[in-house]
Amino acid sequence: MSAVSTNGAPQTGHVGRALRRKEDPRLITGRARYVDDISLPGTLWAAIVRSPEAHAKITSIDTSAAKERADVHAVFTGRDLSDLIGPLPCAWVPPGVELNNPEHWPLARDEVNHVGDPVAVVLGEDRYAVIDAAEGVVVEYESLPVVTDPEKAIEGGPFVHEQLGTNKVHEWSLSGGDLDAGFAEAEVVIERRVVNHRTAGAPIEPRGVLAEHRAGSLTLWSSTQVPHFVRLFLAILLGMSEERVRVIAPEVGGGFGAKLQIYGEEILAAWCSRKTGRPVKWIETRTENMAVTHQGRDQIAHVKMGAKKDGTVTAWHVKILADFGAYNMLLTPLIPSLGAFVMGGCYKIPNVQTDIVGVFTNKCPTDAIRGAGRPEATHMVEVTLDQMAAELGIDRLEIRRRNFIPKEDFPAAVATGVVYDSGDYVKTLDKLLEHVDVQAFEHEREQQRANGVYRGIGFSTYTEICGLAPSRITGPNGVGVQAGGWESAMVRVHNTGAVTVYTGTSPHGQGHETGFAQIVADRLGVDPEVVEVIHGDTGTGPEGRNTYGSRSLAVGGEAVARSANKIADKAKAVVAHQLEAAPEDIEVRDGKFSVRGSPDKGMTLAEIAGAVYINEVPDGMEPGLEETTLYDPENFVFPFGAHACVVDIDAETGKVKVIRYVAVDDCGNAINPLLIEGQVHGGIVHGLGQALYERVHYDEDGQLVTGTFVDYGLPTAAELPSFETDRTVTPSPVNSLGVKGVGEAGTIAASAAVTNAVIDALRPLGVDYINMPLSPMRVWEAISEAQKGGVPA
Ligand code: MCN
Repeated sequence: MSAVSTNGAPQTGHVGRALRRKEDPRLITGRARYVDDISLPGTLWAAIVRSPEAHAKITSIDTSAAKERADVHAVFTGRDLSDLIGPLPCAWVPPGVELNNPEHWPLARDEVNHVGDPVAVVLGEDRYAVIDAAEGVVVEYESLPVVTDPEKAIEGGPFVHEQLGTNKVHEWSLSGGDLDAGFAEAEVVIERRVVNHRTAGAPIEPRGVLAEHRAGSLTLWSSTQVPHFVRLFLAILLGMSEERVRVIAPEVGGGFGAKLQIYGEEILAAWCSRKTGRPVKWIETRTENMAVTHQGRDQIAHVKMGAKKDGTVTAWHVKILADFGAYNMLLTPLIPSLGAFVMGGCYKIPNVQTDIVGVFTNKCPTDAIRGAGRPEATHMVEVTLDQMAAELGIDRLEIRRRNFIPKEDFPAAVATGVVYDSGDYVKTLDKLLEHVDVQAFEHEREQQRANGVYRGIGFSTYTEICGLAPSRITGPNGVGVQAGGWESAMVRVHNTGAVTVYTGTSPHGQGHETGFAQIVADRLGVDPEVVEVIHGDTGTGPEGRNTYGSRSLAVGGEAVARSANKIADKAKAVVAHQLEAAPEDIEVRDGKFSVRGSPDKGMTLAEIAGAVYINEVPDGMEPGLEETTLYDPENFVFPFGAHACVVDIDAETGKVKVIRYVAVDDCGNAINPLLIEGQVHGGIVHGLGQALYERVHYDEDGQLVTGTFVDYGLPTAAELPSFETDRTVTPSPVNSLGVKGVGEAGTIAASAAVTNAVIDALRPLGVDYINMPLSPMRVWEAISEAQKGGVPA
């Protein structure tokens, strides 16, 4: 346990300590409760009949064989769900933007638009028998032409939704400064086509739903990141009062953005339970997860950067074609826009413009996957800056330093219209270079060359926008219609002095139970062990806004801190009343609320609770010790960092091996360095995995080629080096904790560091640019092309 706080001061409290996670014992001993561990008497199992076609009209559905089976209770098709109040939601309606948003129902009605589109549901008594029975549902399709290539789709037909007469979803732009003037000023202009391919969230636990409609009320357990949003839309779509709908996200075995969704299966299970009067359970198979759980990225960008000869970037223009797959889901069209706000990265670029076009294809829809738009933006700016450095013959780190927003400028209003709350980019880069000796690297590189291996190093200096909340900014930009972006926390001190925290965020691996307990423990003079953190249940605690956009700590954690502060203030008043002292003289010290200067004179939280619950409180004060906060910050928070990656490439096979990965991140004050390290590790794997291994691939007929973990290259520990991590601490001025998010930071930084390293390694072979995924085949092809003097891939 560390005795030094994150800012070097002596460690007195629990915040800042690398406490092991409170939740881990139950997780690693198999005692945690996931949706599939919950059984209700009389449950019907659901199996979903899905389309094998990427695009087709449904001409008939014959359910008779399935219905005849003794073990089948019911079979429903899209038409049976005609009493749903509306289709699945898309919650981004930006003012002034025309959005093509075709209806998307939990079961397809007339047409299927991607492989796996649901067509019918079979309910029965036995988990496995329903799967057999589903195979007995005969669906006749009339195949329609398929389009999977977004660049072809945007050119014209065939159309995914014929009635629209276009595959274009929308156009959206964000610009600041004067792009033309910026390019006029530039002495060098470079352009690249940057491909950010499609990936899957691939959580360990696939999705699962258990719905029980009973006596007019609905309880739904779902493996979701957003139980409060699921409740809202269940109520809307089923025409129920929210008060009669309870959604519980029990243990969630990873989400990575893929469970930030209102899925058809959630609505379907609830509808089926209401219809049959029985609990209904659906557990996704891995194959379904790969085919129908929303995917992410899938952007092709044409980027153009202008700079002066000294490397000063004068203009940065990005045109993104974003492949949304077959439908808009909850936030689909918003995702590329999230990247646009930080398109200028951590650089002082006066003229920045991002133009986005969304396009439908006959593929699974895309939406948020860890980083959601920001990894793509970072990849573009970081890779292009390296290209610019090469063009100008300037060192890659030097060009970064010349363009960094100086620390004196913070809070810094940037061209994209947002205000970066805090930053010290030189500090993180300098710290990175304490770990990475670039000169020594050059020596190693030569040695490796002598062995026939091409070694390269790549850097990524990033910033991101997170702590997604400020309703006053997100609302007018069309995000969170009917929602708002604050977060809630209720802290309750029980009669015994035990503490329960109800948070509106709901973790799926981040360790909130530990970090939030540390925050409260310090404020109330108790051990984190006696602070229970309750989450993911709309039936307990106040209304919440859940987990995405690395918001839990900066928004939810701040709400927890504020509620705990309110309790501490009340406790101080009670102690002052009991001990005949002034409230200002009461301090929390060594597990007690004691009188300053008289440490023996004090009360423990248990003693204070004893007093408040028998109403021994000052006149006019309510009994009890329970406080709620709904916190809506004034601004986002902008974590940043500097990452370096070293790779070796075998030019004969094109195989890339990551030798070293070093990350220095700055997420402000650390609540728990161990949690941060875990998040950074996981985040890096995500970005590195995309760069080198992971790719969702559809063939021209819209068939998913990467439908299992045999074909989808999820990296394992065997492929990865041991990560080296460090931090700098630049507190955020936005919240009292001084914290910024970290849940996506690693992912946002990593793919650019890896790609830049691969390009660096390949330069002696004549390859000066390459797009992900950096598979052996693609790297080998790029080398072959370059050797032939052709244009690299
Ligand atoms: N933390 C801290 N000090 C800081 C910053 C964060 O101790 N200065 C801790 C927090 O207390 C929290 C964790 O780090 O325990 C992450 O906090 P935060 O950055 O606020 O992010 P969220 O909790 O909101 O998590 C969301 C983010 C996202 S958007 C995805 S996607 C994601 C992720 O985090 N998916 C994950 N991390 C994941 N981790 C796991 N194991 N599984 C996923 O599915």
